[in-house]
Amino acid sequence: MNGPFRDLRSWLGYLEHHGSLRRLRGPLDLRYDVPRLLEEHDGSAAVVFEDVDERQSSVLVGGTLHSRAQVAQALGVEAEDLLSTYLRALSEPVAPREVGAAEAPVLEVEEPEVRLDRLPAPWHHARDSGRYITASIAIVRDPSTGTQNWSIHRLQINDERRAGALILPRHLGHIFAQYEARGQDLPVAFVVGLPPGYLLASQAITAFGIDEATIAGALLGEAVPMVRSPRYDIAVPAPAEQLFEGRVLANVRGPEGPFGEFPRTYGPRGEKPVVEIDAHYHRHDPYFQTILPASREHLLLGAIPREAATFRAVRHVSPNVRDVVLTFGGGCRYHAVVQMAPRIAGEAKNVLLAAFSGANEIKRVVVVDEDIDVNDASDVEWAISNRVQPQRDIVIVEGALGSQLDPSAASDGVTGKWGIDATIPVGGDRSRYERVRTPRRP
Ligand SMILES: Cc1cc2nc3c(=O)[nH]c(=O)nc-3n(C[C@H](O)[C@H](O)[C@H](O)COP(=O)(O)O)c2cc1C
Ligand SMILES: [Mn+2]
Repeated sequence: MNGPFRDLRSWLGYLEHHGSLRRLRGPLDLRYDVPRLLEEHDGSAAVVFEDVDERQSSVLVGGTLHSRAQVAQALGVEAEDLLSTYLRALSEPVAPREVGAAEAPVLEVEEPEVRLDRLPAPWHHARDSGRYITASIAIVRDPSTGTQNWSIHRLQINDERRAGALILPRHLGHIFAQYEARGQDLPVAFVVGLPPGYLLASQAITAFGIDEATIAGALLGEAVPMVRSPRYDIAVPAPAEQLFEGRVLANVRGPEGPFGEFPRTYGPRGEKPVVEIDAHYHRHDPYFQTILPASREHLLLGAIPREAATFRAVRHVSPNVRDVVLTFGGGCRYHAVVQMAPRIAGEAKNVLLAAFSGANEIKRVVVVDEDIDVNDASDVEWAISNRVQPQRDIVIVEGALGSQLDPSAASDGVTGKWGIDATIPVGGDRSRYERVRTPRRP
């Protein structure tokens, strides 16, 4: 059984076969049991909650990936090829193919009424404002080009049919603004229950107008099957577990948040857009997927596309870059480590500066030599401790745009940024920096 995995079920089957999935039976509280269990298994196993809540027909699942190695397995590639696989998907997209309703598992069952309040959506963190849908991909069509856009947005369940959404100013926000300016609701399809390849594609950092379905196709090695949604005619992934069709309401705002977010801090309560759901379809015996915010799953989904974008940016400056990692300690957003083999004086500093253009949230960049393990925080610290002279190697920039969720930044996200060049100076006496090794027999 090898990847790429083209639906959630086959991916869960793979995880179970490899001892990376735990099944829990019996009722469990969506607020006081489920999130804690997801947290306890974060980094070791996916958790399937067989019958978490008797009002619900869906089987809840969370924690479906927790390492870069697993992401690679989900795509059917070697772990060391993950970055290059993602880069290739960006440069060689694969258009989706359309299938009929009869070939679309997601349309197997239509619910007679929409009941968001009956979904097994957890109350993820203590100060959250309520139960949230966290793993749904919102798919919308741009009216000017007809191209579709995918992105994940947290949804606060307000009642049977309405949810509050956080729509940061990216592609969905841009499309919604066009509808709202005309006083029209924006039709949207939310799909829930997909394997890592689809989720990763939804997180791609691309120019406006790129259909993330084409990146999913490239990551999975074949055109992804898409079916037209019955009510709003939006193409949606046919193998998804669940589909919710609805509208982002024009000129309506309602309270949303606070909500525990990726940096392990809360995003504040505010007046946010409201979504109304009109129809609900699903597979037979559907899974309902949740992503515990700030879990490895959440962080990795953001990390890999940002690592690819940052790698591209630094490659413009130097051909000698080997690897880019966004660390777990920095929420896979704020702290980047770049590995390179500098050949000319100053090259590492230019790479350091270029890395900030990979993603706005990057706040600190450390550049290390090839002998440093970028996935080992202790090894990176070793490089800093042995190879850095602060006055020479630290760069500080004031007043740049970072993350609004960084509590140390201004409320609009304006922050200082810093870089550390932890490479051995080009032309320096390298023997002074040599790492000790125990003797080996010749
Ligand atoms: C689990 C998860 C939850 C997310 N929640 C939100 C959210 O609530 N609001 C938001 O604007 N972006 C959220 N994101 C990030 C966007 O989905 C991501 O930046 C996406 O690439 C944006 O797509 P776009 O470039 O087409 O605008 C989330 C990402 C993940 C992985
Ligand atoms: Mn997009």
